[in-house]
Amino acid sequence: MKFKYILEGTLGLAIAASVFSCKPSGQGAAGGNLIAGDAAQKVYVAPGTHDEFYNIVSGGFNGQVSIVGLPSGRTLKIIPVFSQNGENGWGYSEETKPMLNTSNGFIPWDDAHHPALSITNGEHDGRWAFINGNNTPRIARISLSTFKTEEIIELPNSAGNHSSPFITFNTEYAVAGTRFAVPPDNVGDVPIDSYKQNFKGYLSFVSIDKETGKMAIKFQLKTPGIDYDLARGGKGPSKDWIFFSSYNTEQANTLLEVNASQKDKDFILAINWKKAEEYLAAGKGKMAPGKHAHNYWNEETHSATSEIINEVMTLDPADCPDMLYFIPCPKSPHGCDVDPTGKYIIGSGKLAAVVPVFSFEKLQKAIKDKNFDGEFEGIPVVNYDAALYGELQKPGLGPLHTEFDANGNAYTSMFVSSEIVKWNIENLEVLDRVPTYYSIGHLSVPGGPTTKPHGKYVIAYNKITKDRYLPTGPELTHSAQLYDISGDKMKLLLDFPTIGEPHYAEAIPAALIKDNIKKIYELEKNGHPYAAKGEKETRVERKGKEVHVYMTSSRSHFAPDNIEGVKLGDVVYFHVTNLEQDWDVPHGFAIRKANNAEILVMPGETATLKWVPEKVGIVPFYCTDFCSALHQEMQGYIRVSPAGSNVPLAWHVGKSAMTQVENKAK
Ligand code: K7E
Ligand code: CUA
Repeated sequence: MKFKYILEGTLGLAIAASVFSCKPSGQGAAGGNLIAGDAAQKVYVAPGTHDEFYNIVSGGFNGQVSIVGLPSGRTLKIIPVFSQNGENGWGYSEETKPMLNTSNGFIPWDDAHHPALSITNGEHDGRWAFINGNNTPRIARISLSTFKTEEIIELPNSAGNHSSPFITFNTEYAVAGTRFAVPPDNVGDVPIDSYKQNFKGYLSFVSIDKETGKMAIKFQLKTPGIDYDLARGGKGPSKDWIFFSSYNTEQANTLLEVNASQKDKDFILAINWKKAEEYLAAGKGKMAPGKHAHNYWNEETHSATSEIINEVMTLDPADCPDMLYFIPCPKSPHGCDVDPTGKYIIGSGKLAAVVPVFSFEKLQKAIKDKNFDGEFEGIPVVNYDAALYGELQKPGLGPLHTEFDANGNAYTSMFVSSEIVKWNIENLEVLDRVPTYYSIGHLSVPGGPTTKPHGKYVIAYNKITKDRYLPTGPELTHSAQLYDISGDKMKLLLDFPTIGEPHYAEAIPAALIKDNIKKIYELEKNGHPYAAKGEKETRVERKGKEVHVYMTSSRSHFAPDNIEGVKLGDVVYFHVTNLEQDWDVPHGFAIRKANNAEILVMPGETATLKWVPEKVGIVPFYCTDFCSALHQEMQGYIRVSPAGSNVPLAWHVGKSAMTQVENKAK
């Protein structure tokens, strides 16, 4: 019955929403009320000039991150994270393969949803971006100096790493909750309907080193088996806390679309993580099984290492009172967002007819007064009204996510009524609404999740584009829309396509990043074990069946570029060091019919392509990146002789032909 009521309520609101989304007079076909010329001017970045913001956009099920300039919407780069990327050999080169290692071996794909930028005192500091791997629970850290994935850590006892990664006030932690409640990793064969006994919701607290950014799982919290969806760190008064939305507090294990929508309210879990640290220091934690990979990129050796760790520190709330509280939140909340002051926590119930705003101060008072409505699996449930600041009435349909500007306003995405609703947090009044095309998921205000929003724009990340772009077969592009929020009314400025399904994105002023960009790797500092730091160091060495080519590249030749003495049955490793010391002069390396991608080697870096010759003959290789006027001349040959042949190992470049024998004699 309740479900029916919701559907009816939904229908009523849908009609209201369609009235709202009727175009008022003067509204152009673009759906904004700017005339096209004004909008064009606001997003026009003249040739040769730069965008004002870097937008760090999740690639969704392509597993990557894209870098987009705002306001132009121009894509600047794809950063490979969880998925192999042939463009630059990520996950194909010997050095990068360990980055995709897991406790289950090499996994070359993931589904990424939420970039999170590092913050200091709640403000963007331009150091790192973090992002979740949803399917094989992982968190990656990307350097905003090299725009490269530097680290990936796996999360044990988790499944569906969705409420992840969310950052605490000074980037002490990236937190990650499990979307699917599951039995802990060491619990094997149990019936699915033993959900209530065996399934748990683990929340991971991944510490981040202040200097290096290095991650480690500091501890996991073992909480009841419900689905954690999203999270946000507290700020200001709430900075020691973090808040997770949850659904399926019904603990259903089948047909969740009905069975997980039974209760009027699910929960926001409020966690005092400082308290958790105190319990850890007091020895309340226990080591528990939790096999996970920790992959780390070393910029000196230009190589990754992967370490398998077998245990995690675990805190059981049963041993740690006053650390966790559930706050009832209407109808399967998705987003759980904390405003810039840290005073308000906003839950977005996908099926709710209101948007509840909780007061951190009232929450603290309710906790102090023990104003609880019982408990859920041992965790106190705070009385809804005791923690509630107020409800935003008739916000729209299907609220998902909320972001903020610097003027006390919130912007909530409405999936079902396909709009952004701007409202005032203090007086809970709807101020404006604009349609999105179509079915918005996340939205993002530059700096929206920080204490100091940069404002200016809100960007809608839509789930459906229908007729907005040229059609491209059965699947249409994913897309975002940029709205001006500098005035009272939001104004649509631009549609721009995205790579993969973006889910979330965070934009940051270019000024916080662009002067710290790494331009080259200094050759003298290259600590790769197979580096050749000049042509004099180039050589070919045989170790049994392995042939190691210490190769260099420079404009416009490889050294060596003629190699003989390789035999069928050998495994050849081309270790290519790019000798260039100028910005933006990578050289590529590819060899005919290699069942591998190219490698793309940055100035001063060494990268390795593994190649197993399969036929006797002459095989050409070449540089894949048009690096100079004589790029087409940047090529060479390797001779493959039959197994057992006695062609001596030899290598040449220009006149300086040299064999292993000659080299030894020298
Ligand atoms: Cu709303 Cu995965 Cu953040 Cu998509 S999630 S929209
Ligand atoms: Cu080097 Cu083209």
